[in-house]
Amino acid sequence: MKETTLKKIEKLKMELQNKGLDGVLIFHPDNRLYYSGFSGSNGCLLISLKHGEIFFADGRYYEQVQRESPHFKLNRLEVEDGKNVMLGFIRFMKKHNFNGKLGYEADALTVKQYHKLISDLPDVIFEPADELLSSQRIIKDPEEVEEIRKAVFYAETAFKQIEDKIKPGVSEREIGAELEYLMKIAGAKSASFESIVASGVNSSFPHARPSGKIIREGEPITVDWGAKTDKGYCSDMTRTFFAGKPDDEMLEIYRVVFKAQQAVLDSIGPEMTTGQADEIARKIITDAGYGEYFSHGLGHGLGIAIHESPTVKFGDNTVLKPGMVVTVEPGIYIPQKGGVRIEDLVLITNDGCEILTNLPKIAY
Ligand SMILES: [Mn+2]
Repeated sequence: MKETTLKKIEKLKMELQNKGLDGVLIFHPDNRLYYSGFSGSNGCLLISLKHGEIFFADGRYYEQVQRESPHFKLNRLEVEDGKNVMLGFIRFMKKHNFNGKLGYEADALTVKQYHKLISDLPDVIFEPADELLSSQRIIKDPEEVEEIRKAVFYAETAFKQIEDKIKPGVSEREIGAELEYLMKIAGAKSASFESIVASGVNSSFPHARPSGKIIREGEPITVDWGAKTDKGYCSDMTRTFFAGKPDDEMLEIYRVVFKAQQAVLDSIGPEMTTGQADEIARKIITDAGYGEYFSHGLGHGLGIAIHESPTVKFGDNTVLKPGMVVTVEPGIYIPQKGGVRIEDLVLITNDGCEILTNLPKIAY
């Protein structure tokens, strides 16, 4: 991953220059992983036009930084700093009389950390760089797409092994636990998020947690799961099934969601805005009379984070570009009754999309 990581840093530096920034301070674990390849849990990065790439680490991670992030210069904390890597960063900035403009992640720093920064470094102008950083991650390079494919493979391999188990008499939690275990056995580092297994009335909560509830005859079961690779890339997909014969209304809802999702998969592509993609599904669901029950956006970007740019939602003007990877996941959720969601992962290509998830969907 080394060469592509260097390219990412070069691209970031060009953008820093365009925005009149002298560097950026990175604390967020996802951004840290993206630029450094570091898989540990503490440390911050300075990527600056003048001083290059510096990794501020505490003593638990010196060797790991040297091994995983050889393109960064390791800056070791003083013993009295404990694990507070920000102290190392502040010391470095003072030593070099850094007085330029520095980007920081408003989304990742605590209020306390931010106050410490601005009071200890009064000569530095701090500017939020969250959008700059997330826009850098929005287009996936071929290596990242390969990682996402691997994550899909782990998730689907696991699912195929438990598919037959999703039936009356089994608890949601049992299915969730087995899915996560089997994804690891298939090669995943972990699940990319806590799997959702929601049956019966629980399926009307779009983000239900698996409970001890036992699946009963005729109920809808929504399973939303994904895997994470060793390099940190995610997959995400959802299928809704029926345990036996569903009632007519749930069947009708399933067919509407299925049709809405298929319509998006058939037409999503470059130059379409994410709002237009959402509108394709929303129109079908609204025309069927269920508009108010499609209570979330159509989808989201995915990469190192399970949710990242672009957000695919109603009214959004972000233009889809080749190399973006987004989910397509319309749903209808009827309170006290149940819900249906179907989700696939797509790579936007030059002439449309490639669907990265392969598990068949049942056309009830
Ligand atoms: Mn999703």
